[in-house]
Amino acid sequence: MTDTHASDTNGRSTETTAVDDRDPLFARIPRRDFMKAGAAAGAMSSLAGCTGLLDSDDMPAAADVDASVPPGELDDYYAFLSGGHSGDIRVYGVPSMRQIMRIPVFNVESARGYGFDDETHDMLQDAGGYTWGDTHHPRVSQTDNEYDGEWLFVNDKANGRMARVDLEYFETDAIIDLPNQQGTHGACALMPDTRLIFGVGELRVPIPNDGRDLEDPSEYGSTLSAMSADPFDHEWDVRVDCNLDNGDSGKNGEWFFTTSYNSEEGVTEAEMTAADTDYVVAFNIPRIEAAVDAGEYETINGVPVVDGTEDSPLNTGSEPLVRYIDVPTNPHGVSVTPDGQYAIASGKLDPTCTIIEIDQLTEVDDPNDAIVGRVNVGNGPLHTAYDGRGHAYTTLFVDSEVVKWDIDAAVEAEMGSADPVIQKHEVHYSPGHLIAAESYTGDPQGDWLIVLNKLSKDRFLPVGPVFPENDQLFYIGDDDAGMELVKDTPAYPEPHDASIVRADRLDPASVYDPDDLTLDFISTDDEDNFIERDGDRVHVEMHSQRNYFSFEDIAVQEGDAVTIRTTNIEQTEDMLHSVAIPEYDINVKIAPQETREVTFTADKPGVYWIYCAFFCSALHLEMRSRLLVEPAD
Ligand code: K7E
Ligand code: CUA
Ligand code: CA
Repeated sequence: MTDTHASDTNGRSTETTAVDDRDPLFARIPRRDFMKAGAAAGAMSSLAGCTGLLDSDDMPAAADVDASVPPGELDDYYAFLSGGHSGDIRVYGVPSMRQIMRIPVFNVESARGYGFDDETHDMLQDAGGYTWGDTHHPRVSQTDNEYDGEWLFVNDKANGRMARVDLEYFETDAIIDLPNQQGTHGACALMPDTRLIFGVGELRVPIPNDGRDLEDPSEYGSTLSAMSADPFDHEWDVRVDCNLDNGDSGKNGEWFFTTSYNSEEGVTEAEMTAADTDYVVAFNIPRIEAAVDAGEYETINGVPVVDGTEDSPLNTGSEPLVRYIDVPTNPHGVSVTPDGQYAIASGKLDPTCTIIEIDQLTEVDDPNDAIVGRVNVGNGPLHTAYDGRGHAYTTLFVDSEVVKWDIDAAVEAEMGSADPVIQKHEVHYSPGHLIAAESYTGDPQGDWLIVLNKLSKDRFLPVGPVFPENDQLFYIGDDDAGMELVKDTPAYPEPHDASIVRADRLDPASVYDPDDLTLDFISTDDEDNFIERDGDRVHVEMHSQRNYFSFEDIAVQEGDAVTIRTTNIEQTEDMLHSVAIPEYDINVKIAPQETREVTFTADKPGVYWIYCAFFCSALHLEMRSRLLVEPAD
């Protein structure tokens, strides 16, 4: 195993590198945590490149897995991968791992006209006007703990926002700027029915963050923010003192779980890793809603904020709103098993995953009594996914492995035992999330698993100092054969989490339904097509189809405020046009039956050829109009 990691900074050397030189995180893992978990022997042997009987080499040969999707055939699944600091969502087919589409969310994207037409431009402006976002956790809506294919929700870690993507049109249709939250990290809906959407605040700040308490971190806090799905509205926040990291929902609408790696309320790395334990924070949603209904909140930035801190009077009675469960220092991922029985938190700086029995949380006085298992999986466990057959799969960032283990066996085993581990398989390299098909639902499909690796090193042709990430597809459908690595997929920086959804659960539109759009459809009738002037405002209504725009010329005066509204009147699917205006920085896409408008100031005199940027026919190049901007005197 050591050899597979060996690389110089160019990723091309085969020289052996010791694991603790390679990874600063490893050096940070306190030795005592291995000892505490009774894991020293296991951890050391895996570092030496030997996982003994658990090594994948010792598993029976996997049956030949056919992951090919020949030309003309379609994939079985959609995978929605976050684009990280690219700000978008990537849509892949599984098992081909072909990238089918990208959905811009927090970024401006010219090929889809996103951020160019008035509606999407205004949506981005109203959401803060930032030019980027950092998407991590794309979660698809569910009904009765099954994907319903309606919405996808995703966070913006950069600017404290949540977005909704309409899966009929594969486009972002709403963004909420969360005023009391910085670093919206975890994102997840309340299951079983997507009744609420949660944004999980990672970066502790003063609340409100208006200049107060700059130098007093003990006054900082973070929030869990709840939104309704449709309409997409911010409903309430719960304030906590610690930070919050990843999140996942229970399956029956009662509990929502997050991890916290900064129970210390520190601001430096040393402070944030000082304590032996941090938290899984369990939010009781019906109790929080009852507190909101009873008016037990403070309104901050227009949002009801419920006090969920440890000392809150709302947490002292027999029905606490928020329960703080101690887990080993600096945990990361938390995910709920498909049957809704357990929340499993990955240790990150501790080589274990902690298993919390969810129903116990309403029974026990001490929430730590709800911990029913702790399995030693290896170094740097970050995230856990499920196959629906009682197995968990956990990524090991430090060991560059994915580990398959048995959930029931882990509940029965001694705390800190490695016995429930079934198999370890190397990955390339340093995995973050992993996701199995429909793992976040009540009924995972159990065939495909994607491991999202942060480093690709030597796996692809070199492309300079910015490396792609590496998303690796595994087949996990054969428990006798074990996990089988099927393919490497380079990814533009950088996916974090993903959701894999059976293709038949979605029903995307192939042309727009004009009734779904806010602007009126413009027909070919002459009276529906016009150029109208009102003072220095010029309004153009036109349509497009192969191979023309309604007007050959649009003449305006320098300084005019010009609005051009265009309908693509094509009925034929895949027949897109756009209104591209050179040197005015405009490219508005119009798909069949879509109407969009763009407003700009005609501040540059001259001739500007309005053209269509989609190659739509043999006369595509001739599909043009002139914008004539007459100079002011
Ligand atoms: Cu681990 Cu943002 Cu879910 Cu990245 S997070 S990996
Ligand atoms: Cu329309 Cu090219
Ligand atoms: Ca900590």
